[in-house]
This record gives sequence, structure tokens and C-alpha cells, in this order.
Amino acid sequence: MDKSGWSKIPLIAFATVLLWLKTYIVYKTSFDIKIENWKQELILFINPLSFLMLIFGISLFMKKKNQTRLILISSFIISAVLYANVVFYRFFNDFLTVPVLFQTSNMSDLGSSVNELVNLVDLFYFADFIALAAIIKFMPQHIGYRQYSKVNRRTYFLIALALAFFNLGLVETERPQLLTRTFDREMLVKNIGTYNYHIYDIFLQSKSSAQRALADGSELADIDNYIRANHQQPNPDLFGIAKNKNVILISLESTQSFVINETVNGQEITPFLNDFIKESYYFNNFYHQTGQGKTSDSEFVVENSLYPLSRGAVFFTHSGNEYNATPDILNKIGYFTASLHANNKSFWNRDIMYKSLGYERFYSMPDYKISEENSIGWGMKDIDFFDQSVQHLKEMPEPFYAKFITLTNHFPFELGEEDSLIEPYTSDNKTVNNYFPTVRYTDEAIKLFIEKLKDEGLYEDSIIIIYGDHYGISENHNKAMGEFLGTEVTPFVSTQLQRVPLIIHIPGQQGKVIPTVSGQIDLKPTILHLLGVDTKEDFEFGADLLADDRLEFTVLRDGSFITKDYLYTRDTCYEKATGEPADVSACDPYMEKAKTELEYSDKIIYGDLLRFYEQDELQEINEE
Ligand code: GP9
Ligand code: MN
Repeated sequence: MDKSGWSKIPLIAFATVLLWLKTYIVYKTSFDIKIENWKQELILFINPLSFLMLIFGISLFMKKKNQTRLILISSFIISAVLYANVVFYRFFNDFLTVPVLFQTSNMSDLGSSVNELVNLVDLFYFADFIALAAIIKFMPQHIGYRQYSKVNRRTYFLIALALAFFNLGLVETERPQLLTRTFDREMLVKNIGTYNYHIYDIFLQSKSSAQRALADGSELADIDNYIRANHQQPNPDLFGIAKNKNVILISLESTQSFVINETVNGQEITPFLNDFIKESYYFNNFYHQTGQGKTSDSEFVVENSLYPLSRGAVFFTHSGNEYNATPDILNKIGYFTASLHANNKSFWNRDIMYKSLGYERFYSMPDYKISEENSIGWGMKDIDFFDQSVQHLKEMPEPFYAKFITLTNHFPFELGEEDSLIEPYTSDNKTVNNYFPTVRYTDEAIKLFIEKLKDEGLYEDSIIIIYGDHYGISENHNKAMGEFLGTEVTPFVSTQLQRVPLIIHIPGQQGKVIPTVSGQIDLKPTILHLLGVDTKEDFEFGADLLADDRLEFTVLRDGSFITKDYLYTRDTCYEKATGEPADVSACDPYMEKAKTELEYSDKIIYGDLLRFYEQDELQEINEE
């Protein structure tokens, strides 16, 4: 062994430091990662280190020649992965994912402009690798080699792991539940680093591919029978009543039903919606059915009439599946389909998932003029968002199906003085207090938007559907909510609070309050039937909200369910009239149905079963 080895610099240290610093420089120069404070900067700086230490650490078990080989090869591969992300980012403003690598359409987009995206200066991205090779070749005398002892190795790996946990600890304080909520890819890269992000992505991928691989389509027959048996005939008076009309779908961020027709400090919370309801169908027993995927889950349920997943966001985990979503169906009958949301397009993986849902256009951040003045909290203010969106609407070919996703009424419900139209509530809970002025602000935004639609002559040609995406006030705030509602928030009340507003405005139709127990899952068949599109053959768990004899029943993603007279949650059956526990036998008849629905829907998603779906074939199965 070379005794003086320890006084020289080990190759592993060269490689780690060079690649670490390069990664940080690339973060800062080649990606647009928004940093809000020094802690985030620190996280960004340290996040590549533990991964690099662990990978290069394998060389500690090797002899000199293999050490050099492993370090050089892994340094090259890691640099190549980083560079591939840089090139991808130049075009898509996004990070690579495994499904994206297999998305041939994306790749062909990229392929045609590869010349523009790659240039000689890019050799810089391999500068550390070149330097490393040069050191090995020309300055071997500066490199210290040694055989590492067990203690050395143990200490080394302990340090690497400690660093990884330190990183995760910092992340938890900055962005709680980052991994379980699987946020934006930018958020993942920013927090756990680009390399760990890829490992995580591969993990997600292999998990879902295994489940997918085991499916063969035979599972569809049972599900098909169940769905056919439960299919709801549309209301013949309303079927096709909005044929060829535009569809304007508005997703209201965090808006729950309890704010409708309600006041705070004596002031109306949603004065516009309260009026609008009078000339629309208003569903006051309509529940959200979202899980961890929040807004994206609500989009998923509404567009597919399938349930989201019990963990993770289906927008992330199953964006490569085959679906038969509303935009897809409407494209086929000549509609132009678009989603409008002034946020980063990769948030919730929308840019990828929207393609699977059939959206022809996604108007996201670059389609809006976003400035400090027109932003608050999570991004662009709703009034400005709608204002600028009208221009996009005017340019769309008609009929269109356009979905708008609002943002201002998002936790932590920040609002500038100039936009506060009512006073906050006055409990000792800031979140609950501030919720009301932001809801009021969004109400104003909708009012102005509808006025604009009238000015532009779009109002009479469109059906307008407004729904709340999910709760805004979580169970952490039960005390202050109880104070506001004047009643203790029991599990029964808490489940009832999962109601979100649903308003369907059809030109020429009188207003009506429809109390049918229903959920976001019912929107797809309802919309399609209004447009005169048959859904008999579709795989949907929802039922037309306007059908005469619909079953009053809805299942929430946590397994709770609600019927006309009963509500089941956390192993207890409640009588709705009193809110008191009832005998569990009252809920029994629906227990199995609730479970079956969720299970069947999960099966479809995990097995990607709709890829086996061919209408004619299933018809044959049924006829046999
Ligand atoms: C972000 C917006 C909010 O684009 O949809 O997401 P959420 O946190 O409500 O799921
Ligand atoms: Mn939301």
C-alpha cells in the first residue's frame, strides 16, 4: 500500500467534489428553480452530495484499478443523465421521467430540433469528467490510492446517510409531505436533488408497471357487468339540450359548500354565486371525492368518472394509462378542448396527463402575463387570470370545452389589502379567518368573468359548470370551524363539510336547487348527456345528476359514503336527520357497493385496463 497515499487526495474526493459543484452550477444556470429563502438555497446546494457519496462509495470496496474504472464510468453516466435533463429542459421546461422517455411523441418533437438544442459549448457539462480523466492520466502523483478498512468504510457511509437524513429533515420543515403528496417535479428536484429524484421516479414506475404487467383484460368483464347494471338512463327532456354549445368548466380552488348563502361578520361570502344559483341548477349535496392528489384528483374524477387513488396522485402515477376522458370524447365530435391554469405546467404532471386525457391545448404560465402586481400566494390572481383568459377563449374554435382552474383561494389564503372585499373571521385561527376574504375574492372574479362572457357574446352559447375542487379547511381547524358553524365538528359534520358547490348553468333553463346526493364522479355522464352524447358503453362509476330516478349515493375516497338518509364514516353509521349514530345495519345495504366501486376503479387504473377496452368486443361479451 502506498503509505503516503493518505496525504494525497483520493480520487473519490476529486470526483465527488467536482460533480457536486458542477451539479449545483447546472441547477443555477440551466434550470429555472425558484428559491425563496436561504434554507431552500442550502437544500439545493447539499442535495446532490449524499447520492454522489453513496454511488462513488461503492469504489471503497474495490482494488485500485477498479476504483478508477468505477469512478470514471459513474461520473460519466451521472453527467450524461444531468445533461439529458438540461437538453430536455431547454425544450420542455421540465425534468425527465421514465414515462417521458417512452413517450415517443414527445421524443419526436425533441428529435426534430435536436440540432438547435445541442451545441459544442455543451462540452462544459462534461468539464468535471474531462478534468477527472486528465488528472488520472497526467497527474497520477496527486492521487492517493488506498485499500479502505472496514472502519473507514463504515464511517464514510454513516456520513453519507447522515447527510441524506439532514437533507430530508430540512425538506420536511420546508415542504412537509413532499414524497407522499408527490408534488411538482421542480419541487422534487429542488428538494431531494436531481439524482434522487430519478431514483424515486424509477421506483414509482416499477411499482406501477408490475401491477400493469399482471393484468390481462379478463378483469374487465366483471367490472363491465357491474357498470352496465348500474347505468343511469339520461333524462329524456334534457338529453342533448346543450348540443353543440360551448362548455365552460370552472374549478373553484378549495371552495366548500358551507360558504354558499352564508355570511361572515354580517357580510355575504359569495354574493355573486348566491345570485347565479338562482338562474342555474344548484346541487347542494354534492361531494368532492379527492385524495392526496387534491386539485389534480378532482380533475381526474370529473373528467373520467373514475375514482382517484387512495395514495399518491393518479396524475403522477398513471399518466401513461389509456383513458376515455371527456376531452377525448368531445374531440371526436368536433369540440376544441383546452385547460387554462396560470401555473407551472408540470405542476401535478398536468402537461403529461392532459395529453392522456385528450386535451388539445393547455394554457399555462407562458400564456399569461404574470407580474408581481397581479400575483399573490400561489401565483396569478383569479381576476387577472380570467381577464387574460377571455382573450384565449375568443381565439378558440367553437364549440369548445374549456376548463378554468382558479388559484387565489388556496391555503394559506393570502390576499392583499386592495383585494379584500370583506373582513376576515375573528377566531384565534388565522387559516379559518383568512379563508373567507379569499373565497369572496374568487366570487368577485367569477362575477367579472361572466360579465365579460356576456360582453363577448359567449354567454348564451355556453353551458357553465362551476364546482369546488376539494376542502379548503382541513380537520386541523375543527375548533375554529365549530365556532363558525355553531356546532361541534364531529366525524359526521366533518364528512358533511366535504360537500362542495356544483352549479350548472344552461341558457334558457330555470334555476332549481337539486338536493340529490352526488359526487364529482357524476359530472362526466351529466355533461355528456347534456351535449347529447351517449355513455352507455363507457366505463364510468358516476350517474347522470339530472336523471329522474337516480340512486342517491356517493362514495368518498376514504371509503366514507353518503345515501339519502344515512352517512357512513370511520366505522360508524349516522342518521343524517339528527347527525347521531344509528344502528350499523342501516348502512349495511350500501357497504358492499361502496367497497366494490372503489376496488373496481382501482383495478382499472392499476391494471391500465382501459387499454383492453374495445366497445364492440365488450358488447359481444354482454350479448353472449
Ligand atoms: C396548483 C393548484 C393547487 O396548480 O391546482 O393545487 P392543490 O394544492 O390544491 O392540489
Ligand atoms: Mn386545489
